[in-house]
Amino acid sequence: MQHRDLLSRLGLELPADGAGLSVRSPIDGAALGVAPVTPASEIPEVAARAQRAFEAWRSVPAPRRGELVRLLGEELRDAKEDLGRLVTLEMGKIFQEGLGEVQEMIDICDFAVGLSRQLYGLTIASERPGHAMRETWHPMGPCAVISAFNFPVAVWAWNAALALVCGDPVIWKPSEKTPLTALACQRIFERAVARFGDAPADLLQVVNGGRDVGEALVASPLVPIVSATGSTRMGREVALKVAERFARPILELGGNNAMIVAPSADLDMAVRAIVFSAVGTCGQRCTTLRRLIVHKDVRDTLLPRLKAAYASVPIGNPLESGVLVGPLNDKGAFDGMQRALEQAKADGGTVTGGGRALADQYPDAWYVQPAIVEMPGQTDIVRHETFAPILYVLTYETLEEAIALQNAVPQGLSSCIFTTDIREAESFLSAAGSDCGIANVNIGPSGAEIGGAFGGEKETGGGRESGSDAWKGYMRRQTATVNYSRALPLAQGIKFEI
Ligand code: UN1
Repeated sequence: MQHRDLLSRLGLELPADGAGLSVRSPIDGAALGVAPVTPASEIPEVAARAQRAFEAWRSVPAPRRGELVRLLGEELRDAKEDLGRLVTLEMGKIFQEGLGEVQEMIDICDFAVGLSRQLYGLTIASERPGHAMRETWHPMGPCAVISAFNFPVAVWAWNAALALVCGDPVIWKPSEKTPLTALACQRIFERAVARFGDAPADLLQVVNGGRDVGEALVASPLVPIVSATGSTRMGREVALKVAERFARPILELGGNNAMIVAPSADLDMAVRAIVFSAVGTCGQRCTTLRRLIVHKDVRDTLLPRLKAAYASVPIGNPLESGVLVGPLNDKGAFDGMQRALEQAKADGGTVTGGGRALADQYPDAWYVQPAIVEMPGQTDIVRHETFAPILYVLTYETLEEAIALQNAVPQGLSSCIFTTDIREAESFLSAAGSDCGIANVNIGPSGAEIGGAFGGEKETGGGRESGSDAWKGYMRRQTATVNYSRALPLAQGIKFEI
């Protein structure tokens, strides 16, 4: 019943049963409530409302749009504890990480507020006398955000905070597994809108539902930007549909992130970084560390220490302090993990851990011992992203070999090297080094700050969200040439006299 109080503090009075998405907590399988769904047939009307909002919002000065996002950041600060707890309850990550996720939302709001006064274009030197050229960034239109269960609110905020200051209304299709946190965000957003005063209606619409709702959104001609986070399989479908109508995709798909541990690495730091990035969020971040590429000279020192750390990592109810690993999201995730471990064994791998945990205490939830799998080579299963805490261990002799292994997977999200040798560090970051969108030195592959552009190459989808100039993905670029002379010279010196 305690969760009822939490939900009502967040403005969610939901039926306990009936039609809709019925949500169960991955912590213990307890029912949390039923979220209303938007039928796919209503998406054209949703998109038309977003278009009407766009027609008003695009003419509001960007710094004023930033004021709405500033208020959203304030409301999120007030709601941080409650929303962080709901993230834990609905998704299953530990409370510290639930709070971290809300902090990530606050951070991107702050970033976007500053950005609202810095949507800078360019002035360009014209080759013609008496001419001025410039490049301006204009609002683009409604932005669809399709988000995944593992970061149920932060990834929405990365997109929404930027889209809103860029002048674009947002239509949010959350994961079917996490509709409640999305509804809570909508309430929080509504409070910011009420304080703002004169915002157009429908700047944010949440559409809960299944695959058909996402498909209708992706197909909508009124939605020029589709930002989707999730599996490569889903992203491929979205990419094709979006390309068909020449809309703009922002895709953040699978990762298969590696760490190279070089002979000069600080192993104390490496162990801590490995444990956080491989078992944190129970291996369910797109940035989770999945492959450890260790130099042969440090392998025998590192592995026993790592196994000892794994053996003592507290697994349990993610709401309890001290617990570091919560449950997997559902039985499907557990089954997928077991299948991957079986395949790894069949490929010659040696598995430590990986079994079900706490089944007596939580028969309707899916806790696991994180797994370390020593592999004879980078087989197909290692090249595949399994969304669970499985760390494959490979060995190398030369840095070239390590970088080649790190790059020889279909995904290209995040990567890192632990080394104190500047030659190795810079080689890893060079054009011939890591092929990922994110490359770190002496930091694990997960836990990026919002100030940098987030995303990756190859099957990760190529999109960039969050910081740096990712905002350009939410605006259209216009090149304007103004002739303030009394002549009409043509570019390239072409003569065309009439
Ligand atoms: C994701 O898993 O989809 O870098 C996002 C990180 C977080 C974001 C992860 N800041 O691990």
